Amino acid sequence: DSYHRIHGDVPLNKAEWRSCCDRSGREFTDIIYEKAVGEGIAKITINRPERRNAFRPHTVKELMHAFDNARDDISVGVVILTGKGTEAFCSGGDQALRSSTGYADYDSFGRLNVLDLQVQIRRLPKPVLAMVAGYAVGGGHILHMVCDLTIAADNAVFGQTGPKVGSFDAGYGCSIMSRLVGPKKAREMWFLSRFYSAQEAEKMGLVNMVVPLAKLQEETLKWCREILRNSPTAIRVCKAALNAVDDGHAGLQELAGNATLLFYGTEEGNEGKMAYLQRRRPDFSKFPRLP
Ligand code: S0N
Repeated sequence: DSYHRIHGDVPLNKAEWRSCCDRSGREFTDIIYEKAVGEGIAKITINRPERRNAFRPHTVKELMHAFDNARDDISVGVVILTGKGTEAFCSGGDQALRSSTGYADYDSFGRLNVLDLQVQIRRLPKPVLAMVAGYAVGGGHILHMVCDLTIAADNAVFGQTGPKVGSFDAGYGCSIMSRLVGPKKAREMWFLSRFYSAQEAEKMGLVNMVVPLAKLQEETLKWCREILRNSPTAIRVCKAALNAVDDGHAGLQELAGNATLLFYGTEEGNEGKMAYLQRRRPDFSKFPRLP
């Protein structure tokens, strides 16, 4: 905090947000995508407050575009996922669009593309923070669970609704929840489909911190800025490592990809490439076989 004060940059409690368009320069319809000027923070807001920020397939497509952009933008170090307004972070899949083949909007067939979004958030090599005000329920609850950290307002409400509305997420929705809150509590959350207050969620290990609603963005920005002061590579590798066991071969691949990335930057790695390009035998003799 004192660093920012001394350097006289952005005020601690706010950021200057610049809004971003989709790949073709069109405005997003179901989300708002912004970046904090000069800060390395991207913010993605689900913008369907009249539906308690329920997502339809189109919403998910837009979310995936924004997350893709945040991943590829090397000036971005952390991503905030949130919902428009104070009533809801996200209320899950739009039940009015649920068909016998998934959720259908502009296409004649249904999709469950939120599952791809969950994987995308897990694999994104930058921390994703869920900033939750109001309801995070159903598929919206799973979205906050797959984020790396959750900062909740004191009006936040968490829970699964699937067994009440005839659905379930037997993927991350069950496995990650069990990791977060333990197997017994996860069974309670799914079998009884109760709602839990922010304070209860904090006690269960579902969220990192609960703050008054008015302080939600300020506190989330504080966490983002604190993360941004640290080594991006250390954070990247830690995220992959923290997910590796649960994500199986895909998790190992993500972690191993970081090893390859770092190896490419070494003289030893470069020697192999140069030898190939110069049509000579590589000379690895000078590289130590470290203990
Ligand atoms: C969020 C709740 C508790 C809010 O209650 P509140 O404040 O009393 O507001 P309401 O009057 O109920 O709502 C305001 C308006 O918003 C609409 N609305 C709210 N949520 C949804 C929604 N999910 N879909 C469509 N519309 C929604 C209301 O209808 C209302 O509209 P108007 O004013 O026109 O009447 C409360 O709203 C609530 O309980 N909502 C439903 C929560 C829910 O059951 N969500 C779905 C759970 N399932 C999933 O999310 C599945 C996710 C998924 O894609 C998936 C993934 C993997 C595997 C399977 C699936 C799968 O499909 O199951």
